[in-house]
Amino acid sequence: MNVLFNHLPTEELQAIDAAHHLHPFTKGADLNKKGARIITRAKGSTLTDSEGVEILDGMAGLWCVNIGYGRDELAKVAYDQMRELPFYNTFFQTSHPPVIQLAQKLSELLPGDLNHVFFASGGSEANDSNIRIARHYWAIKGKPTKKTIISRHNAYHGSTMGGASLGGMQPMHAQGGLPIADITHIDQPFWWGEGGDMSPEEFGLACARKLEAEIERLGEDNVAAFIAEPVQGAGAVIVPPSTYWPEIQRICDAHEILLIADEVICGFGRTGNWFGSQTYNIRPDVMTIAKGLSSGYAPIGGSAVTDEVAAVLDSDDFNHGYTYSGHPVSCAVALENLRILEEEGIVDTVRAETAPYLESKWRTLADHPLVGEARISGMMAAIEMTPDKSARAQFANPGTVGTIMRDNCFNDALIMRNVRDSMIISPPLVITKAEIDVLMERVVRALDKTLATLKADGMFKPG
Ligand code: PXG
Repeated sequence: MNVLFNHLPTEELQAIDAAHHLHPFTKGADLNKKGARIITRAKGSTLTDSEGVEILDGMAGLWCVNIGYGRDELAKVAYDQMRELPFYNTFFQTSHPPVIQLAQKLSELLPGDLNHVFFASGGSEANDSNIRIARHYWAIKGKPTKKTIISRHNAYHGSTMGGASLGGMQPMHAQGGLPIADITHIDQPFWWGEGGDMSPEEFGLACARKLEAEIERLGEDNVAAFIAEPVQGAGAVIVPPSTYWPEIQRICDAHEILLIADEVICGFGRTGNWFGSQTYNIRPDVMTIAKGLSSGYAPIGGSAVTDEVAAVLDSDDFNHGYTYSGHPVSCAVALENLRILEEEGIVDTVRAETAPYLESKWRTLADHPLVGEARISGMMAAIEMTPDKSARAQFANPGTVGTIMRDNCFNDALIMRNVRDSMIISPPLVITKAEIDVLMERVVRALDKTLATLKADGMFKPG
């Protein structure tokens, strides 16, 4: 069977999908009625659907296809590795060349002395590992009460029991009795939505100091770690005020807790440096990696830890691991992806050229009557749609306007996601300036169309 040509007509694919496929984060009954959008192939930053329509992918798949679609080199190494050694485990005193090389390559690329990696199949698993790592680390050090992990409201750390518990997504907690024990959440540094009368800088400090207050409330003897994304991604690209990370780092240094940077989205070039920790001057003890590690071509994630954390973990058995920890095919694909990112200078081009270009255009969106704020960090950006800019007001029934805008984008061949009524992008890092121009034209057109609809429906009344 040649998978490339195994296309049934769209309606048939949709009907079979509706009959047998349960989708993530979806109300199946609604989707099954209208039918899923079927994507059949992709190249560079462009997707093609089952009707042959070409769509600009403003989300790099799911924040992951950093090197863009259609790189044959990755297919080739996957093929070669499958023939050579399609699987072997890394349990029971064994290893294999791809996982060895990838661990070494990552130790070169990762900042500071994050020189050791525990592998997983994705970001959620890696964050589950991080819970185990942080608690086990303190237990080995004779401090078994240090178990609680502090996270933030509206954080996203995955969808497993551990990942979703670390995350601060209320609708996820509401299903299945989450969060699990010994995980707490403090406020996020979302100035536009929650900063009130404070300046962004004052608000950044105030949010960071909530970490210190939470450590004091729980008792330092009970706290294992603080986990955070350098820039919250799924929470709607929440770029923290400049004062936030320095203060968080000070607090982590002053207290005996581990700092876990979840770089599943920020890692591998997204913020214009290899890691968000470099962009925001963060010195994590543990870093979660996934997505851009393989540009999504094969599932892989991991927990990178410092020399000190590794030395402690290595001193005892660690009763934890996944069948696919260090899967040889995923490791080979990740290595090839890293080679391309490095040799083609993709991160440098983002930092020096395409991200500044996108930023200069993106910031102008704040002049649109519907846009309250336009924020950006490297190749991830958001706009807040508002009925009243000066009041930083939010629409009633959050998500209604976002959905209208998302559909307008999609109907104009642009994938741009909504979170509530904010719109977010995270395009492939290889997006060109010409494609950025197209993206911007489509965003503005969709904003104009959305505004016209809101005015016609009486939902937009400029004050
Ligand atoms: N941490 C962060 C920061 C993430 O963004 C995960 C962990 C979990 O990774 P896995 O590989 O287990 O999915 C993520 C994933 C969205 C969306 O709609 C975002 C993610 C996943 C699915 C949807 O923005 N991020």
